[in-house]
Amino acid sequence: MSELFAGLQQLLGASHVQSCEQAAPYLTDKQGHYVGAVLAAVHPANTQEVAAVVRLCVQHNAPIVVQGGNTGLMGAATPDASGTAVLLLLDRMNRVREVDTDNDTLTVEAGCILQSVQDVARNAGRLFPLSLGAEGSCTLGGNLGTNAGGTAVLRYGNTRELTLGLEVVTAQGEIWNGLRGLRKDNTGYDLRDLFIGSEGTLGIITAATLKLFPLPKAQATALLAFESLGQAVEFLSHARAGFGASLTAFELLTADCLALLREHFPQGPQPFIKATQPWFALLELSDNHSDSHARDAFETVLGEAFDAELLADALIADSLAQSEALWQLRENMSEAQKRAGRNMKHDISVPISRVAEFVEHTNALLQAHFPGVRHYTFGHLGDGNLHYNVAHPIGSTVEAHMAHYEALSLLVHDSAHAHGGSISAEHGIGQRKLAMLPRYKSAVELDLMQRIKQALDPRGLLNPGKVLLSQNVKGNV
Ligand code: 2HG
Ligand code: ZN
Repeated sequence: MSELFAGLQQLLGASHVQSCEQAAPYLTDKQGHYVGAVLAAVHPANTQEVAAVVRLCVQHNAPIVVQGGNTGLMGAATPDASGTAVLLLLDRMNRVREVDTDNDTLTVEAGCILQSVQDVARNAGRLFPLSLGAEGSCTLGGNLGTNAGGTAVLRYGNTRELTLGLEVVTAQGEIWNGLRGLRKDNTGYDLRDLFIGSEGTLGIITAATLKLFPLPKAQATALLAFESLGQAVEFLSHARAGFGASLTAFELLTADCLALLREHFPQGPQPFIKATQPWFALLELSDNHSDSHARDAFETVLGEAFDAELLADALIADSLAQSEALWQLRENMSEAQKRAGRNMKHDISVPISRVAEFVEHTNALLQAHFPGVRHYTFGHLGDGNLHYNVAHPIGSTVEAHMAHYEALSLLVHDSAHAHGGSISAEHGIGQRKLAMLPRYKSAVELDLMQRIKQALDPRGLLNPGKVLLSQNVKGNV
């Protein structure tokens, strides 16, 4: 047994330190792309113990990888295969530290499951709006580390916008208590925003003070059909003007996505089965007045859109159960694709005004270079964030298709970049997109990122091999 392993056992108690073999469930990422190894996996009980673990790792020069619910798609929470890292699991740190309804804030520890944070807020008569498919198993720490987006960003923003304060253990094992519930605090550099989205490479987030919102009095959901993506974008503009801040979500699906959902979830709803329209969007409205107020707004805005030919068809949920069933469709999309076999995921964003142009241009480009590939484009149209996923051509194999990953994703990412977009809108960089980043960031930006990393983690022990290459070489686009 190594000295570090014994030291960790002494610090946390033997039952909270696992060997590499015992830690096996944490060592493969959700997609099955990466398999790592560790010296130990540890489950500290509180922030002081996290800080003590970090100090011990520093003494032994051991890398530290923090993992939440292991639901990420970029391999950010999977250690490398060297077996030298200590994996930090915050599952025992799932306490609610404070609910302050007058200040509309909630302070919770990083190991809380997102759904339980939503429940705590609801039980206090408030809404914590972060919402994503993995909410039953992802943790708040993971959401903060990756600045998670999800389906309510349109109305409430990303995790970053929902966070007022943080508690962080630094790379040196100090504790920074920045759990401030302030909406205004202009006292220098914003350290909070540095740690959010840093994927465990700058510090370890152990707790956060989050913003709460009023619980909506009513919700209205509709699945809308469009003749073109351009029409969906035009409708979105109309819906923003008509619904204002009540417009909570606008999620894109295609006819091919609906067909895939029917195939892999045959028990689920089968809307628009005979529709000829190629594009669909799930729209949700949150209303702070009443059901009838929400219905009236719906009727007015959708009616005007029909008259202006901004909308081809609409299926309005007439019960909570129907609304949940429609949402289930959207939330099952990732799983439906998984069941269909591996595909190439591209989590891109472009300005909403350029979404239709991006899709038309990139679809044509891919068909020219990789004839027959199938497009499953869905996601958060209201945020300009598309999951531009590409599956193998009929008659070809998944393996043959995946062999083209680098060449194909280069075309997609170059196209997103050329349309003023990003190669990772919400899933982060992790190890999956690490080598791609230098191609799309300026030398100045990469250098600033490197200097921040160097300043906060000079020994490079926090989540090495993620987000930043140790030597970034600027590519050319
Ligand atoms: C979603 O919006 C997730 O469903 C996953 O971000 C997207 O599987 C994907 O490509
Ligand atoms: Zn998404």
